Amino acid sequence: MAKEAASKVYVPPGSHDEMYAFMSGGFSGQVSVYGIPSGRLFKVIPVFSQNPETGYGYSEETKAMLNTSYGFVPWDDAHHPEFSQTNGVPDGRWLFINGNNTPRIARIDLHDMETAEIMEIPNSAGNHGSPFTTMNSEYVVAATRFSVPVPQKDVPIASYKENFKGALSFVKVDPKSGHMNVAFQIMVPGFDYDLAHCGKGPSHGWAFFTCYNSEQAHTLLEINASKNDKDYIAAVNWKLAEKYIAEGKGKSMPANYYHNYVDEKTRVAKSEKVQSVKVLDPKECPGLIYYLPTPKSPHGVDVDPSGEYIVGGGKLATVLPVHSFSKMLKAIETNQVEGKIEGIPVLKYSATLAGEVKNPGLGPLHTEFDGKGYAYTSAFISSEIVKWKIGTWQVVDRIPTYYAIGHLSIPGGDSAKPWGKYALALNKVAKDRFLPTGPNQPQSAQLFDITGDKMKLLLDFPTIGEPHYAQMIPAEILTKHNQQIYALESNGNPNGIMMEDDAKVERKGNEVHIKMIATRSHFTPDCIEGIKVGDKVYFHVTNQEQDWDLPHGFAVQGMRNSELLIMPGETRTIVWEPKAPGVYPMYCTDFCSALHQEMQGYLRVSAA
Ligand code: CUK
Ligand code: CUA
Repeated sequence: MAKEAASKVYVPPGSHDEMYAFMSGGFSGQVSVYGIPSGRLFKVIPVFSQNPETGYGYSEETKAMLNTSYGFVPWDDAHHPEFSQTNGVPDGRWLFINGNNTPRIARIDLHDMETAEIMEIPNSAGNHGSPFTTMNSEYVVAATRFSVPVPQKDVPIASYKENFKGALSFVKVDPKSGHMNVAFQIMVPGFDYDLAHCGKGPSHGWAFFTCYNSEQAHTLLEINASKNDKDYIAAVNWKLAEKYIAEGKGKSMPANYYHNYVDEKTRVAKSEKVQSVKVLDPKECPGLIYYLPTPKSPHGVDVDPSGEYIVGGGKLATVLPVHSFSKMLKAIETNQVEGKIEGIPVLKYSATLAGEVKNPGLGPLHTEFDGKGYAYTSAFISSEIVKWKIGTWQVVDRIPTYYAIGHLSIPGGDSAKPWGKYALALNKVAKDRFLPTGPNQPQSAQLFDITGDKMKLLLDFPTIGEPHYAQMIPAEILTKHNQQIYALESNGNPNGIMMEDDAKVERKGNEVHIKMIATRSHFTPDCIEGIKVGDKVYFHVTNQEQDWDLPHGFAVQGMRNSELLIMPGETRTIVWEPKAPGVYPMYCTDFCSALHQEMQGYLRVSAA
């Protein structure tokens, strides 16, 4: 058994993995990149975090990425990576990831695997139900886990029912540039909107959001938000929403949020303030949104590859309800309604139900698909993956996970065309699976083979952050457009220089700007005098190399922010404020050639 498993995950030295896995970094605010099936870590992509390894969030070119309406926020809680899609298939262009705490959605460019854009989401709190994409990434959607007063105001918490609202956000993605903008929001009753998935095929044009706490409790939710037999899946007709917006039904509401992005020409991050958002009120937009009753505090909502079935993961439920999209349309047509909540029709459970999966494990959360007619559901409390057949709703296999699985992931498993083959369990608890590392054990992933009738455990491997969710994609989709260098001749950084002859030191008042070249194996200039205590020294370092995998590092003794790691053809800037006279060494931190140790210099600082 172990030998067979080993042969399936063994990637011989010098060989490449079959797939990439992008994992959310949870409360590290990052995304990590692994090889599958080996479980080898390739890269950590800082997103909602500062990274002293590369200077992300410290360098002048990247700081603006972390601006928000709350100020500079270099931390977040990232849960759900999601690939951009073309015709419902992950296309390898971008990866979106949510920030929960200071509601944001980031876009990572998969050519260079760097964060390219961060959009703040207004009127939101607990941006958990995001960023799930429509079939052609027309939109990424977002939902508010915590309802809050909209607009924010000082009200008693006990006035929750009157004053608190949820918002479902539709963030438009430009098909060429990937740039996001918050196209519109739908204001909904103050429940807790947890997760989402968009329709595909026949249900393309719809998006589905789970909500719990339909009790609208604001204290002791573990008891008070678990009373109702059923909560809801909210089904939103976003194509109709577009029509309502075109007809002018969207009210422009004042708002204050940031849109940060890397300018394509200069590769310098910019911040823009956005001051309004279009809002739709379901009361004025018939047909826009319906509630599908779903037992009991549903967590995940997942749409099968055909787009017909919508699976709710009721974390406190004993069955897994599967809604039918075509039955839902019929129920709407024939008015199978059991009531209305703030203008939103509640459809009858029996009218939309396709089937219930019996015995889906305790605490079912999330479902993914293999494209061969099977679904795989993670069950948190019973700590297992449960495989069941679409259409018969029969459980056909189950396998334990170690321990307490949250999400699971199958390559393309939430898309229209899953690649299948593997399932990855993202476990909440590692306990005894690895060597002990003090009170805090590593995060834990487990890889399963799902090619046969029976699932097989292949590999345990530790991960960084808390990987809430991951997405996997065949390697060649990304390797064919991997960016190896930035072309020096198209370096548009205003402080970039092409040649050593252009290197210079300029003083503007108490600012000193040093335009510097880094190349194997020296800096130009490398001995700099004339700096004074109280100066603000800007090092604008251009890496002149045009070879793949040849960054140079840059650090000055006692510098209080971080180093720079400058990619070939790139310019990065860091600020140093020397506090005392003296002579300070600077050096390249990345071992770049046989003469790397010679890649150094001195900075002389004199009294003011
Ligand atoms: S997740 Cu965020 S609480 Cu089930 Cu998508 Cu782990
Ligand atoms: Cu450049 Cu070491």
